[in-house]
This record gives sequence, C-alpha cells and structure tokens, in this order.
Amino acid sequence: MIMKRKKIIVRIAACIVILLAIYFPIKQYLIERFGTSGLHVGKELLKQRLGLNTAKPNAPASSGSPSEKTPVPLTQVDHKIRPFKEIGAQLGGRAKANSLFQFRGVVIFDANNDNRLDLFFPQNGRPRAKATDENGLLLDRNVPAKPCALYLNQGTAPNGDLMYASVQALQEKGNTLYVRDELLIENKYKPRSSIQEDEFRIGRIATSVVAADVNGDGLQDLIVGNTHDGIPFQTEALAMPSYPARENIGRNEIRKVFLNRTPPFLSGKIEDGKDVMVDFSGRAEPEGRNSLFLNKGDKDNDGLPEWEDVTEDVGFGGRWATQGFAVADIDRDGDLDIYVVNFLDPDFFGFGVDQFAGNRNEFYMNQLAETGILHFKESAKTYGVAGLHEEEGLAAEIWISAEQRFKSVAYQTYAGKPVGEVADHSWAAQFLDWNDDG
Ligand SMILES: [Ca+2]
Ligand SMILES: [Ca+2]
Ligand SMILES: [Ca+2]
Ligand SMILES: [Ca+2]
Repeated sequence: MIMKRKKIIVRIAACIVILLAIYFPIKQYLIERFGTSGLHVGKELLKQRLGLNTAKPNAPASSGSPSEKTPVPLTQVDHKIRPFKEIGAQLGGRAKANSLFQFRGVVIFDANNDNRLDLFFPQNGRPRAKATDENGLLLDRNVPAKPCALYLNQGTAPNGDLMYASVQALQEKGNTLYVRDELLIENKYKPRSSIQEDEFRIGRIATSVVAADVNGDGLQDLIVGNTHDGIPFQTEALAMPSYPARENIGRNEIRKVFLNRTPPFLSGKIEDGKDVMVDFSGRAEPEGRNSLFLNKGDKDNDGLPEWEDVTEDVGFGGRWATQGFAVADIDRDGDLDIYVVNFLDPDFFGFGVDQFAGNRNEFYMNQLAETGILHFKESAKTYGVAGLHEEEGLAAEIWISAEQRFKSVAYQTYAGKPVGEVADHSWAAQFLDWNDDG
C-alpha cells in the first residue's frame, strides 16, 4: 500500500517537472507567435467558452477626474468670441481637391489689398485619379485637371457668413481687361487668355503655396510649390510595408510585413522627375519647377489683381518635388528670403525606407536689398541646409524596431539607376530663433 502511494507521488512529481519543463518554452513560443495580448484574448475566449468569464462588459468606465465626468455648465458667453464655422463646402468645386496621393496646403492672405482675407488653393494640374460615372463606376479617364483657385472675399452676408467668389466666377461678370494676367495664378503651363478657354487643360502639379511680399511693394506675392508627375507605391519593391504592432490582436504573424501597393489600374510610367523637362506650351521647363507670381495690383479696378510670372527671370524655380516653403528675412537686410522644402518624386514614394531617397532642399537668398533688383541666389549648400546626407554629415539610417536593425533612408535605385538624391525627405519647415539671440 505504502509502495503504491509512493509510486503515485513520484509520478505526480515527474508530471509536474515535465509540465514545468515544457510550459516555459511553449509560453515563449506562443508569445512570439501571438503576442501577449493575443494570448490574453485567447485565454479570455476560452474562459468565456467554459463559462468561467468574470469580466463585466457593461461595467461603467473607470472614474476619471471630476472634469471628465461632469461637463462644466456654461454660465457666461463671451459674445466677442465668434465660433468657427466650416465654409469649405459652400466654396464649390474649384476649391475641392481631386488629387490622389498628393497633399496640398492653402494660404489665407489679402490678394487685392481691400483688408479682406482671400483664399488660394493649389490644385493638381495633372491628376492621376480615375473619374467615376454617376453610379460610382470607375471610368478609364482621369479626373479633371483643376486650375489653382483664388477666392476673393466679397464681404459679409446679412446672416454673418463670409462671401467668397472665385476669380473664374468674377470674370463671368464680363470685364475683359487684363484677363490673362488675372488668371495667371491658375498655374497652367499655357495660361488662359479668356474664360472661354478650357479651364481643365493641363497645368503644373501644385502642392503648396505661401504669400509673401518678396519685392517689397506692399502687395502680397504668391509662391506656388509644384511637384513631379507620378504615382507612389507602384511596384512590389516600392510598396509601403506595414509592420504589425507587436501586440496586435487578430494577427498570427507578428513579424510578417505586409505590403500596400497601388492597384494595377493606377500604374504608370516610372521616371525620376528631377531631370525631366516637360513642354505643354511650346516652352520646355523642368517638371518640378515652382512658380513665383508677382502681384501687380488691380489696374482695371475690377477687384481682381493681375499677376506676373517672374520665376525664371529672378532665378527661382528649381526642379525638385516641392512640399512647402518657409519665408523670413534671414540675413536681416530688409528683403524676404525663401527656404524651399523638397520631398521625393511620387513615383519613388517607397516607405520601405531603403527605397526612399529624397530631393535636396533649396534656400533662395533675396538680392533685392543689396542690388535694388529682385533676384535670388540659391544658397542651401553654403548654409548647410540642403539636407544632403554626405555633404552635410547627416545620419542616413533609422532604427526599424520591427526588424531590430538600422536601415538606410537615402539610397534608392530603380531599374539599376539611382533615383532621387542622397538627401532628406522634407515635408515642412519653419524659421525660429532657436538660440534666442534675436
Ligand atoms: Ca482681399
Ligand atoms: Ca509684392
Ligand atoms: Ca484687375
Ligand atoms: Ca534678406
């Protein structure tokens, strides 16, 4: 009897030792495979199935601070503060973007010096998005190439709403003087001379805009950022890898990267746009060339300012894929200098990191104060702000936690040829007095 009991105890002890020996490696394997939260979810589901679940799904949320629990009643309304109102939809289609993958900015400025703030919307003049019919069926043609749109503030309606009208709508009133100059900021390769000409003909691919008085005449000028034609994520190599979160629920392969790439109907020619010249008007220009429109005032007094495209005359423009600008009088000589933020040809948006070279940034120093003539000297490399990795000693790698290794962020080749530049990918910039020396 005693022998039998001893045998049972020895067997139980052996079982415990074996269970302990396999428990930890199995647990480690399951954590690797499903993540800790995945295991937790599995455990909760099993408990639920066995009727052992103790969680109370309808239990009230944990108590927060008193202000989170009880809204403070509004006892006093300051009528001087007017709430914001969304007016985008009432502006109509010319203000609406229809571009795929390309982002854009907007500028609020007084274009016609009437002390009312106007709006300017950059648009993609060569959109790649496909149009749809009235039933939402995809068509084999692209959406219209909208012109960049200036909306002029027409004052306040009796109900307090601001009234805006596009230049196109104001031209329809019939004044035929200076129409070409007033429509110039549509940013078309071949500017329209009348509103009877096609509003949707090909134009530059605008992403960004800033208003600044670059020639110091008291009138706000427009600097429009243009980019290269193309579609990102076109190939497997340029697809965007998504790394699942380490403890994501519902995925069984926590380290398996999945790729996001464009559908076949959105594929197009892949070309490194920084060296591409385009000619849609009988006059070739670099594809990514930016536009500098000088505000010439309103000679015919119809409320619509006239403009002059001085981009090439003043040594401005470049050829890179621009995302934005920062403007300041950086050398404090009295004229405004322009920093141009460049990103990457959309064909080569490949957030796979090592498929992701950039385009250098540019820094245009205004020569107006020194020479009396509006002209710019590109000085990014002199100031060490071009974002070129080798020349400026910038880090060219980032740590990818999902892969536990550093990857290059600068080198990109396509079809055996380097594309983009070994440079940063910049989205935006701002001047500020970092060391507080005025
Ligand atoms: Ca105005
Ligand atoms: Ca000006
Ligand atoms: Ca005018
Ligand atoms: Ca300056």
